[in-house]
Amino acid sequence: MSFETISVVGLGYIGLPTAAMFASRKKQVIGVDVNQHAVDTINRGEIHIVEPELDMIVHAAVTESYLKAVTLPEPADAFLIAVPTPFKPCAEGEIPEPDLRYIEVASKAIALVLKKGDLVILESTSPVGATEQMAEWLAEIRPDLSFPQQRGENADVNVAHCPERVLPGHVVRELVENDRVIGGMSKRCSERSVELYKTFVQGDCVITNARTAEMAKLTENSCRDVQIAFANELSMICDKLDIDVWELIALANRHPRINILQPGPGVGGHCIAVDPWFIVSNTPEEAQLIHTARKVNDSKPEWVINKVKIAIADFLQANPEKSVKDVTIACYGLAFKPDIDDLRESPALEITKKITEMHSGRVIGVEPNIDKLPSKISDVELIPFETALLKGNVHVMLVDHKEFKEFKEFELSSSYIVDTKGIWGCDE
Ligand code: SAJ
Repeated sequence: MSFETISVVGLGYIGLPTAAMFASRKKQVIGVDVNQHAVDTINRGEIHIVEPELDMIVHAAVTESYLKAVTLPEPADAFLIAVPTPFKPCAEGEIPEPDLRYIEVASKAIALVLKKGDLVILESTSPVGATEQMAEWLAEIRPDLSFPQQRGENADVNVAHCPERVLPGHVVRELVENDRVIGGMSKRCSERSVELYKTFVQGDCVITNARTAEMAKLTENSCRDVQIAFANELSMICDKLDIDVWELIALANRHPRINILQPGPGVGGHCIAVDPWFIVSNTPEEAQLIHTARKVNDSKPEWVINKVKIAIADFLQANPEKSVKDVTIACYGLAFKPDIDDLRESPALEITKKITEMHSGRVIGVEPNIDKLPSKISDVELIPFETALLKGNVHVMLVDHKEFKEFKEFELSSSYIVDTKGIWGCDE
């Protein structure tokens, strides 16, 4: 049975582009989101998130009536759930537990409109076992239908996990080109999911089971987290040993089997800094390395702040007529990574906020990708790059945006620079 109507639940950074890709292949797509603002924006043919090329695709899909957004699920042949999976709040030092509340709400909502022959796919990054849990929630609400945990290949409704793996900023291209891991709860569940994704995916659709698919996604992001932690740890070691970490990494990477990533102010975003915890909370005894990597990356912002304190002290020592209140600190970059406007879970933002709290003088911030600062750091003055270079006494390079990298005439005294990205030719 082919899929004529496809419903995507959760119209965020993954759900909306996915919905738009199906619609661009002339499928009828019903997007579902609890956020009325998002629904209204999409129905006007506009988008509420920043992602290159997406606005044109959504505009065309809505204008040609292939895509509509609603707040309550409607019947469809396939449902893709792409809602957030954050972790539950916990005390400092405790291992965060995944919060499946949004998956529960979404699956219970679509359960009401399910019919025999439907396919339900969980795309949200999930701890191992979440897809089976979702199938239980569906079965609870719909005892009149059978699910794979009850009837295997003969189930009325098929269920699979297919994690999203696209890179923010390149979502449209990666949705089409990346390989997909398809973890069905039965062989038939997997085969039907492959048929669905082949609507627009040009990469390979590789079949496995649901638990392995869940773990594959967590493994990818944990691997990157561990590799970044290695680079961040090196940067702290090199600082102590008076070695330029950027030169060191460039040299080591000349070895044919070495590829060290780049240190930075810490790891941001809502994926790499979150997903490893799903493994650690599930298997705390075994996940020693993954746990340590999280702690190393999470400790980096505090280390950067200490370097800023040292730079302030050095500046005051060289300028004894000045007091702390006279020192202006300029922070360059607030996003969680280069050349995007996304400030969510950004270590650069966290560092800037903490500097504002600890420093009695002026703190100025430069972020070329946004016009207005979020209210939580409204104390920071957002100013143009060139002005910050002139006004700042201590310069804190936090994100290697292209505007900063292209700047070749940086002639300030290197004594008062904390460069977490190594682009202004000085050590951290
Ligand atoms: N970072 C470094 N040094 C590096 C590379 C990255 O400090 O050498 C930092 C970045 O500045 C940023 C953080 O790591 O703060 C994460 O950035 P990222 O570009 O590594 O990854 P994300 O979070 O934008 O997207 C990741 C991707 N996963 C992998 O590359 C394994 C993407 O493919 C996933 O789809 C996405 O997570 C997700 O949604 O899970």
